[in-house]
Amino acid sequence: HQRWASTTVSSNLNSVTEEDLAHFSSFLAPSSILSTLSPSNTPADELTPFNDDWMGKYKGRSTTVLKPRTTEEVSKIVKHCNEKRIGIVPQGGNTGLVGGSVPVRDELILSLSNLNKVRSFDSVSGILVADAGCILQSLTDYLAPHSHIMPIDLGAKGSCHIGGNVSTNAGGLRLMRYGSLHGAVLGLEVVMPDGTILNQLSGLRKDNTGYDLKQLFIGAEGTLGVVTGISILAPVMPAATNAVVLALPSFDQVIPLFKIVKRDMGEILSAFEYMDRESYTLSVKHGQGKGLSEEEIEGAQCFVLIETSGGNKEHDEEKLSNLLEKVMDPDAGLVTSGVLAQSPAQFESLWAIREGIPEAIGKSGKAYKYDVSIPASKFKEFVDKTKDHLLSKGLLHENAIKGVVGYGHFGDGNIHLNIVAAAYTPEIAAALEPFVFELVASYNGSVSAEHGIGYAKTSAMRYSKDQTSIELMKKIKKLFDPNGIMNPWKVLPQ
Ligand code: FAD
Ligand code: 2HG
Ligand code: ZN
Repeated sequence: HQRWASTTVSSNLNSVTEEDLAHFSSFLAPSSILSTLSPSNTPADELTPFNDDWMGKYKGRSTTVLKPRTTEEVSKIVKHCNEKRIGIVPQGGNTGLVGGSVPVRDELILSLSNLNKVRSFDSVSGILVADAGCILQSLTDYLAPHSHIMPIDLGAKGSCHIGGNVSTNAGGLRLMRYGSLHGAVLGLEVVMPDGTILNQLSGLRKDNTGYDLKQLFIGAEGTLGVVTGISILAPVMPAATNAVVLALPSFDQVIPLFKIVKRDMGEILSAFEYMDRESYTLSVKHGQGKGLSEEEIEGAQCFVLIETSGGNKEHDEEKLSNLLEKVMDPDAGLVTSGVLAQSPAQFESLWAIREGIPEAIGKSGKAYKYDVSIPASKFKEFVDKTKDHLLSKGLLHENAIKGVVGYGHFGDGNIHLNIVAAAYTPEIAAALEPFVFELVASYNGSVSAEHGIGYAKTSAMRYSKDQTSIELMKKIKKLFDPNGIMNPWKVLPQ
């Protein structure tokens, strides 16, 4: 495990003291405070789920987790921390994949999990206003009886918060259809680093009155303030959805297939996800979902999951079956086999193969994750070049690197390269970086497509942003958070 004690970071920030705890106790319910300090004396292992990240790669050493129940309580906590120069890590579901959601040292963890109420929903406009700590799946469940859906969906939906999604500007599985959160989020309520509450919870589709400040907090990863409320546009639930998984003889067929699917499916196409053979096999092996039979996948080099969401069941099914007839034609040479969901359960099961890949990787070893934007035509080359490089370093064997896999949001030009290792080691890290970042830069890509920068990628930001942009970001940070208390050592290069 990476130990923060060995990092060289230094700052003027202070640790939480018993006096601070006494102050927090004056306005928070006892159940909102977890602290190893006296008088709380919470056992340290109760703080572990807040200090350790999802990958088991980043470990903080915070003594104190606060779980406020109102925006006003958040404001009081932040105001005190600003006065006492105590670092704060805002935390949602702690499913972030770049080490941004846990402390670097012993910063206070501000968990939004008790701020979890839907504030309002307007079924005419489709505008949902919710607390930041609402779990994504619970919002989807809330909207279902109103025949609406969330504009975002991702594998971590059962744990991640909408506030975390907004703060990472998460992309996910529906971005191709519903666009990014920069478009779907209509307004935010934010507690600024001095404790001031910024109320921009607009319920308006259109509002061109000055600078669009909310955009700065979308993807700020908790470095500019604490998001406490979100106003978001929920799309109408599609009347019919379908999913199909296709096995392809080689990567060369993905682009021609994608072009046909985009043209023939038109407005009903809602996802086009890519899985290389290794990632598909790993997911099925770990029981994430049921796909094609062993026989059917023989000779397949990669897989795609296509989802349609439309307004007319018969019309959509007809479109999809015409498509399948066309692409499955042996003369076309595009697809070796495929499976079309025949029931809601099978629909879920096909999606589980794709969504379950990160979990399957987690069960197989320690993952080095690279979430990059590159031209979709380069997906395989990117993975192969990394594999070759690791092979040349003598690291491709069971005791070091067990697998190199690529999968992701093909329709968005976003691939997830995962290197599955037996353990996190400096040798593997040195072989991967800056190699992977330079490769991404050679494609004019982005070193973070959707997971953010967090703690893991701060030094890599320069591969995708010029110095002028980085300097401007630093000025914005200084303006919003002059004392540097908000999620210190994250996002901006030191
Ligand atoms: P956390 O992990 O708790 O926090 C993430 C960052 O946001 C941290 O920097 C934190 O300080 C900050 N933050 C959290 N809440 C707030 C707040 N209220 N105010 C200010 N700052 C805050 N990401 C994608 O983009 N697409 C995917 O498809 C995707 N799939 C995933 C699948 C799995 C299985 C997992 C584990 C992760 C996946 N992710 C994906 C990563 C993604 O970043 C998160 O799942 C999600 O957006 C983070 O939400 P969270 O509530 O867990 O935030
Ligand atoms: C996904 O698309 C997520 O499954 C996670 O963004 C990707 O773990 C990863 O690398
Ligand atoms: Zn993703």
